[in-house]
Amino acid sequence: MAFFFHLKRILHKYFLPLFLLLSLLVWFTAFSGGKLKSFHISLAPTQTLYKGDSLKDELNILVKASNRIDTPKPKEECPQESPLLRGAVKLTFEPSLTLKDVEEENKEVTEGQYEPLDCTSRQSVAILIPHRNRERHLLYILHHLHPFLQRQQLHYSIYIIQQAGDETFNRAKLLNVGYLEALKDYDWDCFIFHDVDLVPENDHNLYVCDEQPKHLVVGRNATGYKLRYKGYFGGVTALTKDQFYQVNGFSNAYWGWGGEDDDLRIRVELQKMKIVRPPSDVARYTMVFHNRDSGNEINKYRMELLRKTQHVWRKDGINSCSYKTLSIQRLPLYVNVTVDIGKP
Ligand code: UD2
Ligand code: MN
Repeated sequence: MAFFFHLKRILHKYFLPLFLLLSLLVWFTAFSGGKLKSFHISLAPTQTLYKGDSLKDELNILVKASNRIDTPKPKEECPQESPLLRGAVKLTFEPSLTLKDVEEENKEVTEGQYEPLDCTSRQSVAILIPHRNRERHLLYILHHLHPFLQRQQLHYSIYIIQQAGDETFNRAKLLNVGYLEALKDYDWDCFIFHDVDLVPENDHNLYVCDEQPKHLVVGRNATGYKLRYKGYFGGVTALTKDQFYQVNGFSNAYWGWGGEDDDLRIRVELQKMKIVRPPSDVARYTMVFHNRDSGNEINKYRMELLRKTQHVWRKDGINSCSYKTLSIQRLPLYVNVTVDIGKP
């Protein structure tokens, strides 16, 4: 009886501290085990923890692993002159060429866009091509331009701006649309306004922008590779985002063939900018043969419009370009913007 009495007293006296000690032990084992487990899950499979590694070691390994994932080695700027340039090349225009072939040749291009893998391009360039019913020319320009731009180590994208319907063609307005739409995708440094039928013959003709607006076509096959006239600004031009903005882009008022390129030159000159050109042995193009398209007849008002440019350029341009985007298709080799630009 006395034994039980003593036991009861001891239990009574030590029950609380004993209970607390046991709970603490259970809690500690459960907590530390759980935490370590969750660290192990997120560790890379190659990381092994040895017995005795402390929590601090584990954290260090984790930090090192995440650094490897988040911060790849920074790429250097691409060299001033790309080592991939080839100079003058003989161009071919195979009648049997298909879009599938061109896609096969350009596997590194995604949705019209490309970026060099091993260096950071000096400029990001949007190539804008106005288009309607020139499918064959489109195929040839894609075939030649993609490798050409890649040899120049550019970050670029090709936009084809399709005029919907059969109203009179308006090259300049389509190019304004291209500028506005491309800027919704990316903050491009430089814009190349490019005819679909002009293929550059020499990759030293760099598709980048300069301090001043640049005209890239000094000569082409059909005109004996001579500048057509002083002030000629047609075919392919390169303006920075800001230069184009400063001149309020192209006029929207030139429906049909001619005048819109001279209008842009007047805008550039009104801003006291000076047109620059690459050397004539480099700025050479082959124009794929074509007749005048139906729906792009000579614009008989073009001289009249050119006389008004200096008075109207402020309110006729990208700030007044109204259009309805019908579709934007991100195809493997280009972004296809189909647009209703209205009629004259
Ligand atoms: C010259 C200029 C061009 C432009 C034009 C007058 C050169 C090398 N080019 O080209 O830049 O100033 O005169 O507007 O000097 N297009 C179509 N479908 C059509 C009609 C035109 O896609 O139905 C596009 C296509 O991109 C074509 C461009 O508009 O290359 C210019 O039209 P063009 O080639 O008929 O005019 P062209 O060669 O006289
Ligand atoms: Mn042409």
